[in-house]
Amino acid sequence: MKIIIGTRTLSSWSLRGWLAAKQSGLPFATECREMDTPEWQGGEAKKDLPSGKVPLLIDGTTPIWDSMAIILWLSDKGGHDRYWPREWPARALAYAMTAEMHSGFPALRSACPMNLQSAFPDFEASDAVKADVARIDALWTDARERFGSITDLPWLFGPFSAADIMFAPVVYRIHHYHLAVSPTARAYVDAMLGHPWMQEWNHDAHQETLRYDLYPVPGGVPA
Ligand SMILES: N[C@@H](CCC(=O)N[C@@H](CS)C(=O)NCC(=O)O)C(=O)O
Repeated sequence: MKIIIGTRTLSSWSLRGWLAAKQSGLPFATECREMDTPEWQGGEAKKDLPSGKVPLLIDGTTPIWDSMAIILWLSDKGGHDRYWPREWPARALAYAMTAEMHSGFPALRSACPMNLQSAFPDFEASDAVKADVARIDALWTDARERFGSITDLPWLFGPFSAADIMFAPVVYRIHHYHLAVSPTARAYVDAMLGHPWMQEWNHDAHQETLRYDLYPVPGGVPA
């Protein structure tokens, strides 16, 4: 298997796809397509991507694009239990919140683009961003209180799961944009920041050289 990702510093969807590949336990190669290049911006570097977007998983000769489809494919191949809680009530919440993250929270996503090399200590969240963060906080708190905290693991449902994968870039957004969250959500953010795969991704992101300010947000300082 090979996963094609975008610039690690910037590509939140790539982070999800890559974490999903890690979670499979299956061997895979990673190919990074830098997004702040004339080849990407001009379309040349996207020609072989079915949706024109990253991430793209290629399993043998089969392409699977879109982070959600990659999670579904890999949970079929690598084992459903690796991605989803076994108990029905937990599974229902995990499916719903993973799907809600995949399709929602446009205010947070557009106002706070993931940028692992920048922090925004003076960022002022709009009411729409605050509402998105409050909803995410409520989802995390519900998962942690009902399911995660009855284990000794810090993830949403106990064992690391697809829900953690789908929310991983939000963890970076909350951290880098200094967004206010509840103590339960902050503890989850801190646990995720310390996850070895998040640290590996973040380390590799910091090796990247950015040429253009693709998603400019004022007030950034080096992170
Ligand atoms: N729904 C897709 C979204 C993928 C996406 O939007 N990827 C961005 C990078 S994070 C992309 O490739 N955008 C195309 C571009 O930059 O031209 C998924 O879940 O994978």
